[in-house]
Amino acid sequence: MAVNEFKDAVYKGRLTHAISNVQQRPLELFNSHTLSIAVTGESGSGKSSLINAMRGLCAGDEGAAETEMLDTMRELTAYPDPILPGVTLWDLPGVGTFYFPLDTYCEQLNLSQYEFFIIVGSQRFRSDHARLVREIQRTGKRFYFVRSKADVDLDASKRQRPPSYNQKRILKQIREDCRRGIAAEGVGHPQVFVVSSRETNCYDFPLLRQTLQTDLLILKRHAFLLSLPAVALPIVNQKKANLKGEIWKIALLSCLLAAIPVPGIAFLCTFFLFRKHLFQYYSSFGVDDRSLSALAQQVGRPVRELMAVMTSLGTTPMTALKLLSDLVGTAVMGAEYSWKRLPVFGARVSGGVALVTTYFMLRKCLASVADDTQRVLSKALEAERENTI
Ligand SMILES: Nc1nc2c(ncn2[C@@H]2O[C@H](COP(=O)(O)OP(=O)(O)OP(=O)(O)O)[C@@H](O)[C@H]2O)c(=O)[nH]1
Ligand SMILES: [Mg+2]
Repeated sequence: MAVNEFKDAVYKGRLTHAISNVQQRPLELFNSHTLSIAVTGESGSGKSSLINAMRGLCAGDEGAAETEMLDTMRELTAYPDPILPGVTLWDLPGVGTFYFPLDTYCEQLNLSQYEFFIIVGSQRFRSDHARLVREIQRTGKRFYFVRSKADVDLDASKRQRPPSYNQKRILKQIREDCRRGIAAEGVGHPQVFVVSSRETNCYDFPLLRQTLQTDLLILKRHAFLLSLPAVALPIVNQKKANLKGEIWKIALLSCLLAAIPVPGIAFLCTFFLFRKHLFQYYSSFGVDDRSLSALAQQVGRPVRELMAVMTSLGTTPMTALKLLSDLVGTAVMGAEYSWKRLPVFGARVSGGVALVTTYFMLRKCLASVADDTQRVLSKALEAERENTI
């Protein structure tokens, strides 16, 4: 089971293994996964009609989605795709209505819960389409853009300029307009289909169905990869909690060492104790320099891309070590200064400072390394998703 192996590898700090486990999984094994597709777009653009057409139904048929031109669609409805296994088409309310204004649409409908999107637009590419594209891009998800009601455009054009009427050219112009708008949002290869839900054998409708069928396993794999950071989070947290339980022992040892009445020894002991555990955290979570290089190689990216997301304590373990050891060293040396003049009191202060600083700094350090691990893993998974575009 891929998820269990992934969790196990994350817990053991073997991130390269966690990723390779997913990389080596044959595409066919994703067939049993589900895929929830949100059909979204402006109100009245033909979302429900498209879902009906994809399911081979007409408005009014039993089980068909409601297709009224009323601004009352406030409920989301799920429709299983009759042909594609595990695919659910979600009929979402239109964007930009009184109940679902553009600014709050994505949060209100919690768009992040869907794995793939079909944006339906029935007019020229507009700012609310661009906003949806941006929002979907931000979450690393994919989408198709469906320009609906092609029959209406063609009829209008036929009526306006009958002699120069050219169906192919008009469809191409519509497609290009949408592609340009989407490309302006930074999408590399926009998938645009110009369809009419009333004529499912015409225009790009057959291509839309065929493309979805062809892409299905890749989209399911992509959705699986997107779900993995959330799978890893409780595992990383559990590991952090286990290691946290050990910190008081290290702090106690640091306290005892700091209380040895030899000037300078407290700083040295605390420094090496700290250094030892800090490196242990990095290597036990699998984000030490060597593991990061191996992981970067595994996903085919430069190691600096992974290091760039290790923001909490600096980009390398050495930077983090320096920062923290300086702080601890300064505190312990300050305590030693008072100890030289008043040995008994000074030793206690020195030990106390070492205890408190070691305890809190190691906790902070552990939390930072755990956060970095989560970020590094997400970045590596993102790279892996991009590798399969
Ligand atoms: N001519 C034509 N009309 C369409 C097409 N698709 C939808 N319509 C019509 O457009 C109107 C709105 O269609 P719906 O499918 O209800 O649109 P919607 O996006 O689901 O609307 P809301 O849920 O209210 O946002 C209905 O009257 C449909 O019959 C199409 O491809 N061609
Ligand atoms: Mg609808």
